[in-house]
Amino acid sequence: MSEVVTYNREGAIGVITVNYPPVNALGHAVRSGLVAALEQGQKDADAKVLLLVCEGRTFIAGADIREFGKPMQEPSLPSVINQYENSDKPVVAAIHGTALGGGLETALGCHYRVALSSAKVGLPEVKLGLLPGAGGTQRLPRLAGARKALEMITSGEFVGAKEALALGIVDAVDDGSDIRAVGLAYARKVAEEGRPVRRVRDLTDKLEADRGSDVFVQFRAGLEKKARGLFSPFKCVDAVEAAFSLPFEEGMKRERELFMECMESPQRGGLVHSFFAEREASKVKGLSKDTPVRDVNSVGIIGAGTMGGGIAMNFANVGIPVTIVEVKQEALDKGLGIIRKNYENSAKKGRISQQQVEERMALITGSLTYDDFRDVDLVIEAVFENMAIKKEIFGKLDAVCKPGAILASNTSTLDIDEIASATKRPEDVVGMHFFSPANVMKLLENVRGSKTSDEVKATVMAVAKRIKKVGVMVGNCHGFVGNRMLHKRGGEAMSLVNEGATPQQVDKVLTDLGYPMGQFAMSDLAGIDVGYRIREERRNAGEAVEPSWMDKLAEQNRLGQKTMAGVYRYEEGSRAPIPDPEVDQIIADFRKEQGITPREITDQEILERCMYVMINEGAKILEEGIADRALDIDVVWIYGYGFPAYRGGPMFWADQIGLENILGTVEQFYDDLGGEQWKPSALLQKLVSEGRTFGDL
Ligand code: T1G
Repeated sequence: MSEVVTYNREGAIGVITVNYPPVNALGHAVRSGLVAALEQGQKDADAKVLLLVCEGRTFIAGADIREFGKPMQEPSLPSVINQYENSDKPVVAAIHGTALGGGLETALGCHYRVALSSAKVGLPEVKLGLLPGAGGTQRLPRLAGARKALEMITSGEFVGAKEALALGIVDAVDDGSDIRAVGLAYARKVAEEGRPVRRVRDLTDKLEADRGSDVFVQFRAGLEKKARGLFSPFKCVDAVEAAFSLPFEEGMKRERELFMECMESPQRGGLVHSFFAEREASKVKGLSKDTPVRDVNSVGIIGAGTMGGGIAMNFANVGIPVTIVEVKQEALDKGLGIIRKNYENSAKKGRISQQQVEERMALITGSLTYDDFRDVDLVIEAVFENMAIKKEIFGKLDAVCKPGAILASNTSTLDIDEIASATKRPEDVVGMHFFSPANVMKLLENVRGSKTSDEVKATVMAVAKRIKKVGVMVGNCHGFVGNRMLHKRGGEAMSLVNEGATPQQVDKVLTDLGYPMGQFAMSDLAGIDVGYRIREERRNAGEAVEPSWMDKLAEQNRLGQKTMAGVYRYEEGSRAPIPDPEVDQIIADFRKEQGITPREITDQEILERCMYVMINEGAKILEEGIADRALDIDVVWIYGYGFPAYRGGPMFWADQIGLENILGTVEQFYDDLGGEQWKPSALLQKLVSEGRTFGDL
């Protein structure tokens, strides 16, 4: 008998129980255990109805992703599910937690499904670069119809039990909490009512209703925009369409063919890496699981500007009261007004109710005095980037905040240790770097100072999870991980334009790679004046700062989207960047001034210079221990800077290209272009000499 799947009988019900923590994934042991238990149930003459139920926190959450790419061991999941469907005794699936992917497909292979009202179901394979490969694309449309099946399968989003009942995906929903008891009660009802086996494969009314519909054309058109660059969403549509054009068995064959195409696509590797990297990043190296975490039940924020307001919303969204302190009432009113507007926009879009708008606004209090921070558990400073001002603020916080309060800075570049030196409790000081818009962007780059305590590190990582952010812990250096690498990419992008490329050529290479936005369109969004002010401050401090054609833009008040003109120009009501010949002229004049003769630059050179400079810097960041693992860097770039998850992140992408190729090109650029940014990383050289990858670290 299998360790992970057991069979026992309770009265007339044969109970098949899966117990394979953490999420009862359909690894080989579970698949073979399911078959053995089914056979036992078939042979058990006293068992009239069979019940499939899971121990632990959830029903089966899918195939075992860790087995992907490894040789497939029999029985395959489709054959397991076919055996359940072909059972001549009714099989009931009892769902709690999340029935996902192969887990939902297994339940769809059973004859009846009952779920707790707290349960969710979904086919999220598309998020892993795949499609449901065990009958989901053939059985789900037979229950839910074409449109809903396409929505669920191309988005990968979960649906709640009540909606699943309305769609016919489950047959009953129960408000109870004991899934075994709920399952047994439902199975007994099936037995008492003598209900027959009911195979989803045989259901055709939903197929008839949608056969020949143009819903497939509509979905493909919609995906052109929504799933730009992605492979598997389009295969999902092909597979579901097969359910409406082919008999069941042939539809299953077509699904398998399309599934294998996705399995072989490099995007699957990138998305599976992103899945696990996101989860691994939450486990900070050297921080044991039992490091105490402090309570965070109240938060203070300094600054009601764009960042402060967005950060406050994250905490109010999960029910944590926030006090925002500003210097002037006017600034406070403006900040609170923008928060309310953002919430009301979400209510207009139906994402939250008006009551939730009021509940969340009620959790956010404005103030003009630091005294209101004396009892808070965590304070986050979100004022503009000036060290002197930040140190003054932390000195004040040190004086007013209670012992044990965590003092955090949302700085995106400045030295956490220097900020902490303004307090007598540097062990309680940490960086919490949110990304704009802070209530939307998933990444929270937590920055440890040299004195930050383990407890504070563990607490801010727990806070990240609680406010539904993807938290990463990185070390303290200028620009931390994300901005430090972005700065290098920005430098190469500027040089490429100085040497002859156009801003739109550079941006197209980056958007073709899969970024949502190019380097220069991003500068226009952030504001050309931001970089200009920093360069001017450095020049006024006597630093030698290279001249830049961007300075000319700022001096002509071309500040980007906010002035409808920057590197690109913008039309009223649109954020689409339009190339502007005036800028081409500014760049041409700048080159003349600098004595630069422009040259033809290929897209490949742009790609290599913009991406390999980042990878070389990423390797230096790993060398210095600013990032503990290459996957931390990948997660920062995927969730903070829009690097396409289907490429797995810049370091994973580098491993796919081959570090030998990367190093060869970096060394060539070092010879040709010079500059610290192209000095090959020692770690990169070491890995190449040892034939290893970033993934091996
Ligand atoms: N396989 C292996 N490990 C898994 C797993 C899976 N399917 N799902 C989760 N884990 C691990 C995860 O790595 C973590 O491990 C722990 O479980 C807890 O996860 C043929 C081919 C279920 C909603 O895509 O969405 O079926 O870090 O931290 O926030 O059609 O995990 O503790 O060592 O995420 O409570 C389709 C993926 C597979 C679901 C729980 N299924 N999982 O979220 O915990 S493809 C999925 C999730 C498929 C068939 C195809 C979430 C969750 P560790 P967690 P959580």
